[in-house]
Amino acid sequence: IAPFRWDDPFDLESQLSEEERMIRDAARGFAQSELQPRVIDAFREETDAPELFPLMGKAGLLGATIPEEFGGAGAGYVAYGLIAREIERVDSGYRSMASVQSSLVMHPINAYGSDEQRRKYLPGLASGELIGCFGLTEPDAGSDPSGMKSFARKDGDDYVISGSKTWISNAPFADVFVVWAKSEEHGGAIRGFVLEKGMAGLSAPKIKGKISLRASTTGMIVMDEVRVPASALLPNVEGLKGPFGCLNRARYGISWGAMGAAEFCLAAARQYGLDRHQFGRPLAGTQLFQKKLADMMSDIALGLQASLRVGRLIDEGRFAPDMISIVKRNNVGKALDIARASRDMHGGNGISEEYQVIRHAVNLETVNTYEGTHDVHALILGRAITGIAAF
Ligand code: TGC
Ligand code: FAD
Repeated sequence: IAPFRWDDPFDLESQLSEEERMIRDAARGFAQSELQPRVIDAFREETDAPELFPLMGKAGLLGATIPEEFGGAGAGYVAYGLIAREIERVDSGYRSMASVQSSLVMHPINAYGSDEQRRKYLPGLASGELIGCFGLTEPDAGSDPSGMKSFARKDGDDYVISGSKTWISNAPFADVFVVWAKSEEHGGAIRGFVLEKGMAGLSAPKIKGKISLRASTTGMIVMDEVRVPASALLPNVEGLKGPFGCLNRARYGISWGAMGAAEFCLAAARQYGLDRHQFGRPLAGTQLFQKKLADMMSDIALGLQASLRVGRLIDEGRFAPDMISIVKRNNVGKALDIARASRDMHGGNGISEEYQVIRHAVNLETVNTYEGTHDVHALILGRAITGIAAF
């Protein structure tokens, strides 16, 4: 009979390669030494932290799957997921900063960009000297991005882009803006453009007063007749499959990340239950407390195995986007339940910033909404099961 570990029930450790474990350990070291000490203040103060990007770049956490020739690590998607898990063990907002950079900015430039675009942007994005953002959502087009109004008209050799994007992670301090707009030249098809900070007509005001994901900066992108050269167009993709191809990667990473947040909440609840005595015994010695811990551990163990499986399939080139909907929806939903339970199990202390579980709970409210809401992923899966789109 093998030993059983509550913090690794299915022996995930032995399913990872040596390289994956090294990347995971480096990510954990960075997250615990650089991110954990600042997160409580950063969340309270709603601090902008662009200086974290070069630190993350130096630690190898940006663009892990991007080829080494462009500054990435040339690693696989399991390694990418393990990085997300370690960062989100500290805070979903920090994971957001990194996953936007890697999956939503570096991936489209690598997958859909010209060689010139790759050489121009990817090394700086990998090192964190450049910060990227991804503009898909608009005030009137969230779950249904096909309803976007942003528009690119052709004027000589240039494109002139107008429109507004909202709820855009990293936008207020971004250098590189991957934005999606309907292109006149392409019959109104959705195309990707790479814009740069400082272009005339481009601004990115911060959205203040979030009660969730406060350590991550969110803004709008306002494009008022922004003139860009033809070389700003991402040449190799047309239609919604462009942004969705990026979302597949980010959603998959989130499925790991949410488990990291959940693992923090389980460990915190367990320790609290062992330390805190009521009615003459530790809280952890009560049946209700143990049932909650058992549910948490089970959902985390199953969620991690599912993400590992999907990651292996991505690396083998055998994934379907619907698989990613299963793990994004399930793991984030379970993580949110776990964080709320952990908050409850901490009693009054559970609402204090010091114990950190309420921060995870309120962060996971955002994670449950962005990258396709919990219900939109149910509808994607409903369509896969029935063949009927019920959006
Ligand atoms: P639909 O008709 O289903 O598809 C249109 C075209 O796209 C293709 N496609 C995909 N391709 C690759 N991967 C996927 N996952 C794909 N899903 C669809 C599809 O094959 C088709 O291609 P073609 O060649 O036939 O044109 O599109 P629809 O308009 O009916 O879509 C419905 C729905 C619900 C699936 C979709 O709109 C959706 O996923 N909505 C959610 C929107 C969303 O996730 N937004 C995220 C914004 S970014 C963000 O939140 C970042 S937060 C980051 C952070 O801080 O961490
Ligand atoms: P809506 O689409 O209006 O949905 C509202 C509610 O209606 C939800 O419960 C939804 O599930 C439900 N609903 C919608 N359609 C249906 C339907 N057909 N049937 C049943 N129910 C339905 N976007 C980016 O492009 N880039 C970013 O970097 C980015 N970062 C973000 C950061 C934060 C902090 C947040 C909060 C959001 C971010 N987003 C980003 C936007 C995010 O992707 C959207 O908020 C999300 O896709 C949902 O869109 P919405 O907010 O317009 O909600």
